[in-house]
Amino acid sequence: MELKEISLQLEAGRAKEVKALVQQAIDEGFPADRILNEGLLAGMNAIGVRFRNNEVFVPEVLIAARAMKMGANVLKPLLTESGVQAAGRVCIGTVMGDLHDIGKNLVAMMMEGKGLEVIDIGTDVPPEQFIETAIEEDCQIICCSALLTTTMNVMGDVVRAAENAGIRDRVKIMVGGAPVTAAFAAQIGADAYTPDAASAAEQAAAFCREMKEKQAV
Ligand code: B1M
Repeated sequence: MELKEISLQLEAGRAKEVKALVQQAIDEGFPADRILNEGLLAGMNAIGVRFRNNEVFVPEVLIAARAMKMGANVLKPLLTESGVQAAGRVCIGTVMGDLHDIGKNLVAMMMEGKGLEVIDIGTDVPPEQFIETAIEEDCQIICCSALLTTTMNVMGDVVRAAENAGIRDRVKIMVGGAPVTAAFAAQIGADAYTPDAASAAEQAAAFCREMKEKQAV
């Protein structure tokens, strides 16, 4: 099979076919990251371009998003396969005003794959809820996702809320999502920007290691 078949079925919103093709690709020995990037994400990007050009509308995008989720669920055991002991705790959410959750869910999956415990607080999350969860669940890292240029500024509010709550020196704040950049992350005082789910998981694991080493000294 060719991985392009997955992206074409995803674009057409055919969830059952996407699920079956992802399973077929796994059975044929394609690596999980290629199935994700060349199959699922390629399809999602293509629908994004058609959405921007007004060739498809919200219902079609939602149907494609459902197909993406079903495909990603088949891949999940491979993305999270690790057997590593919990290396730290992360709370993750999509910021207030923003309902996009596909990227966040992938980041959460990859972090679990690195042995991190992930507390997913969903979408449309107000800054205070990130802080309350981090305190209550004793998280070392807060991860914020935003897909809209109109909501990415809420990430700055999360940084300020952490400062106001007096926890800024004991939590790392990581940000990401399509409109976010390293320059933006620096501007709002976040600790890290990562462009994709794999690098977010690497960075989170590195932060947890650093924080453990500091505590040990
Ligand atoms: Co929306 N939408 N959408 N949408 N949507 C975009 C983002 C848009 C770029 C489409 C476009 O115009 N081309 C555009 C934003 C424009 C802008 O702000 N400049 C847009 C718009 C305008 C809107 C609405 C306003 C449309 C409307 O109603 N008129 C509306 C807003 C609703 C709201 O949130 N309040 C809306 C709604 C929707 C749907 C509900 C229909 C659906 C979301 C379904 C869902 O998520 N459950 C949807 C979708 C699916 C998209 C596109 C097509 C795809 C997004 C996606 O899932 N990508 C998107 C166009 C596009 O991005 N090509 C678009 C796949 C996903 C895996 O990638 O989320 O970028 P991404 O995640 C990546 C990285 O960014 C990174 O890792 C992930 C994997 O590697 N990452 C992180 C993400 N979060 C991270 C956090 C980290 C680290 C890395 O923390 C450390």
